Amino acid sequence: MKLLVMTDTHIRGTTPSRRLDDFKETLLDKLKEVGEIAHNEGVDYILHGGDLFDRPDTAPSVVSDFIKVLKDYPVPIYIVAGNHDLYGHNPETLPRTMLGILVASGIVSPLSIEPIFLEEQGVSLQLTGRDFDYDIDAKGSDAYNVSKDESVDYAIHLVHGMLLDKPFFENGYTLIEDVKTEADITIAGHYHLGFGVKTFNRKYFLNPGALVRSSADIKEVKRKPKVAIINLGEEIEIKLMPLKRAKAGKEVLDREAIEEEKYREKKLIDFVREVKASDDFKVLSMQEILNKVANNKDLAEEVTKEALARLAQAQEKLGKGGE
Ligand SMILES: [Mn+2]
Repeated sequence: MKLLVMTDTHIRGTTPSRRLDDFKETLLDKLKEVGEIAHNEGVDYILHGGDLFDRPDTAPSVVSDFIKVLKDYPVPIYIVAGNHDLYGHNPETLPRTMLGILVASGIVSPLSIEPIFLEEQGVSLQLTGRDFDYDIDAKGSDAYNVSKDESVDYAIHLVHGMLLDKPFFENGYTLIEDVKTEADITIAGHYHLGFGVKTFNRKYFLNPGALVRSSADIKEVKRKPKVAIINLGEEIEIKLMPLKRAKAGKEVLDREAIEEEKYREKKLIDFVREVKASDDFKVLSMQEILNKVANNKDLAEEVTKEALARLAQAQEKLGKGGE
């Protein structure tokens, strides 16, 4: 039995500010390539890890254009809802969303904790899924825990949650090593950079990364969008396949704008840190502090100006709020 995995397609009609191309056309082309890969590899099913749409109320004309591509896929598509597919991150809103319409019309089939049992070429598979919700990565969450039916060869669990191979932020994620599951393969979307294929306690964990690159983070610029092909035979084989028609990151993402923004942000953060670290400044006014730090640190004039402008804005707001 063969499956193709893709995730986080973020279908939208407009182009994100950091993209240099026509995002919609590029994505339509990528999804056509995914269909061709599914055909050429002879897969039996396609799994989508959620965030099919960038927003729950994507324009009908845009949805129509993508339906035309998806309904030409040679095999069924199973999916879980991502946070972007839902209103207020709430799975109960699904029927009112564009993903809900695709589910109702049979273009895609939803997965839940109630297993679906599939069989192809003498291999049986239990398929479960979990939509995004606020508690998915909370401490003690059972979102990634699945029991495997004794009768099946393999179990796959698909989750739109922040599953990571190593700690990244302070909280709000689940580590692979903390997942207690009987599923042979746990597939996650949501974390756009992906972690590829990992194994832990003889279980597989997979996140091929988002099919789209909507931020101009340097890691995104370097990343090539991929799908994964899972082959379930005597053993499990998983390979990652970069999309041939995905362009080089620097062709579609505007690095220059983000570099400038990062530089400004970093300078401002340094600035605030300096202020906080300096006990001498306690009795001075904010303007004086800024000027002193600026002089001491030999900061560019534009950074000082920006800080002063923001300070003025903040004071204006505070002034109004106080009345
Ligand atoms: Mn996403």
